[in-house]
This record gives sequence, structure tokens and C-alpha cells, in this order.
Amino acid sequence: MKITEWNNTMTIQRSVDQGSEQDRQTVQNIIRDVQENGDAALFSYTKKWDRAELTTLRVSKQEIEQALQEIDPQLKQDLQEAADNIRAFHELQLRDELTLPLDHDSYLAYRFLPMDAAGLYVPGGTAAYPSSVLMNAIPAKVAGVGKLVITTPPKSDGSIPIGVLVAASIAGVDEIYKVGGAQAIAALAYGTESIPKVDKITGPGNRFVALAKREVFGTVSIDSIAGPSEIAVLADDTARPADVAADLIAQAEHDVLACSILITTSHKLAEQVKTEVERQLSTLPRQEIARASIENYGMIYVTESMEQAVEAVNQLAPEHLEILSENAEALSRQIRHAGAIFLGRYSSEPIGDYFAGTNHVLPTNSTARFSSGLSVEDFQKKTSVINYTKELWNQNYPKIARLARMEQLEGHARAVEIRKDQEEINHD
Ligand code: HSO
Ligand code: ZN
Repeated sequence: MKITEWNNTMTIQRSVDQGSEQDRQTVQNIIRDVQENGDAALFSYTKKWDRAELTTLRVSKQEIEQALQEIDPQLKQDLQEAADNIRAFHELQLRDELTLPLDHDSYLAYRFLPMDAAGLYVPGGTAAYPSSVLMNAIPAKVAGVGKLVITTPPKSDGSIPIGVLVAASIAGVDEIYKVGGAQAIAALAYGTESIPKVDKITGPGNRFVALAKREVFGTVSIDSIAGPSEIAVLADDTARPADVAADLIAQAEHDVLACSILITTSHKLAEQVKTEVERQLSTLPRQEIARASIENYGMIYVTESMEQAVEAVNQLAPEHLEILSENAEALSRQIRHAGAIFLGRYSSEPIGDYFAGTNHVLPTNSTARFSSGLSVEDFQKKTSVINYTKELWNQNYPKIARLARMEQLEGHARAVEIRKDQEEINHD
């Protein structure tokens, strides 16, 4: 890991593969094909890309039952406990109605209403994380989404990883379909004979999935397109080098594009962490990925003061921030941009990935400057309600009519005034 003095031109932004023009064409063709040919197109892409010959797309009850039988009971219980924690934290976010009482029994209200249907994309291969199933599905369930479906590419034998099936079952997902890639996104956006059209699609995927999500945006809502994971550790000389190194490596093992950064006021800690990262990497099963990530994007920045270190974090706006200092809580109050903050040595980042209950779908690539992690609100929309009684109308309609006439909208003015005429008629 490189050690450098911090200067304020440094960023955490990496060039993310957006896909070529040719990829975009491919994705557009797939989407059109699914719109025109429905399930038939899905079967044929699944055969072509996943080498799976299916007769039905939907995962059966028996397949889910079998997964629940097969999984290690301890693991199932751990997933259940994680799900309970996630549910508790997301229930805290639930709001159903805000009301502003006005004079004369009038009121305004703001109603939070769930979407009718949501679709969660779960990638195939080693990125089919059961934890991500929980993190995407539970906020939707807590919001009260009517129907929640998953699409995920099958293995060539037509099966779905049992961890995904069990997590989906624990989270209360209604239906699971064996289809991946751009074709799955198209199916969720437009519906096919088997797959229901949804209102919102969330979940990570490869560049074809990301391109397809961009294409269908507007027809449906989508979540933000996630970049590779990243962590910044803010530490002073009270941090233990082994803790810091382990947490940097935990992010690095996600992806060769993942980014792990240490920001510290201590030269000594910087040197110790560098040595410790080397030592710990040498026994890591995913050493190749983690090493590439650390070599490409890993950095240790040494600052002149804690103040400068805090400013560095705010400039980077990291997805995850760990603060390893006796002053962690107070320092966290100075952080303006971070997806999630982990305080002290017992709040290691994987606790948030799996178990604490906060969401692990977080803003990457400095987008924490203007966006937030996945939440219940992402599956709700808000409707405003206006209830004016006669008295409040009477007090205000001349103002409204004047405002309308200023905009030369006579029809608007008359609409509020006509109530008066009718009042007089009724009184006659
Ligand atoms: N750190 C990842 C989430 C994850 N980690 C899933 C393990 N599994 C992005 O927040
Ligand atoms: Zn992780």
C-alpha cells in the first residue's frame, strides 16, 4: 500500500465500465425481443447465456422447501436473526401520514403509500449474496409493497443457490424467477406471461443489467446504479494496526475495483498498517482479488491534524467510513458525507454488511454527497391531501382568484369563485 501525505486534490472516484455503444445496442435488442415475445424470449436467452434448458421460469414451492431443509440450521438461524435486525431498523423508518391542521377543521396531509410491486435482481455466480437479498427485500416488505419478486440467473442445471432461496423465503419474497441479465430487467419492466410487471427494480448486476436498468428507467423506477464497494478508515494512534488492515482487506476482497483507504494522523500507524496488510493478505483465500484492489486503489493518507483528516473524509464522501479513535462519536458529528459510519473497534464494517440491521446498499463513488443508502422510503411514494372547509375557503378564495388572474388563468379564478354562486343558490 502506498503511503502519501494528504492534499485536497485527492478523490475516490474510479472510472466505472459503462458498457460500449455495441453493448447498448445488444441490450436494446434484448428488451425489444422480450417485449414482443415474452416468455419465449426469456427461455431462449436463458438457454443461450446460462446454458439452462427450462420448462418453467418460476421457482417451485418444493424447490424452496428443499433449500430450507438442506441449509445448515445454524446458518438459517443466523440469517433469520439478521433479518429481524434489518426489519427492526427499517420499521423505525416507517411513516404513514403527516398532518398539518389548519384553521376551521381544515387540514393538509402527506400520505406515504407503498408501491404495488417491486422486483429485486440478484446476480448469479459468486455475487449471489443472501445478505443482499435481505437488504433489498426487507425494506420493500416493511414499506408494504404488495408483490415482491426476484429474478436471478439459474445455474446450468436450472437450480438457484440455496442461500438465495432461503434468504428470499425469510424476507417474505412472493415469487422467484429463473432469469438473469438484461432480459430479466425487461421482463420486470414490461411483464411477460409468467413474470409480473413491477413499479420499481432494485439490486446490483453486471454491465448488461445496469444498461438495461437505464433503458427501462421512466417506464419503471430503478435504484441507483452501484459502483464497486469502498471504505475509508479514519484512525488516530489509538487504533490497532491489525484491525485497520483487516477492515481494509475486507472491502478489497469484493472486487479488483474496490477501494480501501486509510486516513490517519499517525505516521507510525501508517507504516504498521502497511506491513500488516501484507501479512494478512498472504493467507487470504481471495488474495488475488484483494491484492489487485489494494495495489490499484488502496491508499494510506497521512494528515497534519485530525481536522484535516475529517476534511479529507468529507471530500472523499466514502460509501463506508470507520472511525477508530477514542473520540469516534464526537468526530462522527463532523462528517458531512458518508453512506454509513462505523464507530470504534467493535463496529467493524462487515457487521453492517450482514447483521446490525442498517442497510448495506449504500452510495458509492462519492455519491454520498447527494444520496443515501437503500431505505423504506425507496419503496414508497407520497400523496398530498388538501381538505379545505367552507370557512377556510371563504377566507382565502379572493386571494387565489387574484393569483390566478395574474397568470391570466381566468378558468382557475372562476373555479374558486363559483362556489360562492352556488352557496347563494343553495341559500335561496
Ligand atoms: N460490502 C458490500 C456488501 C456485502 N458485503 C455483501 C458482503 N456481502 C457493499 O456494501
Ligand atoms: Zn462487504
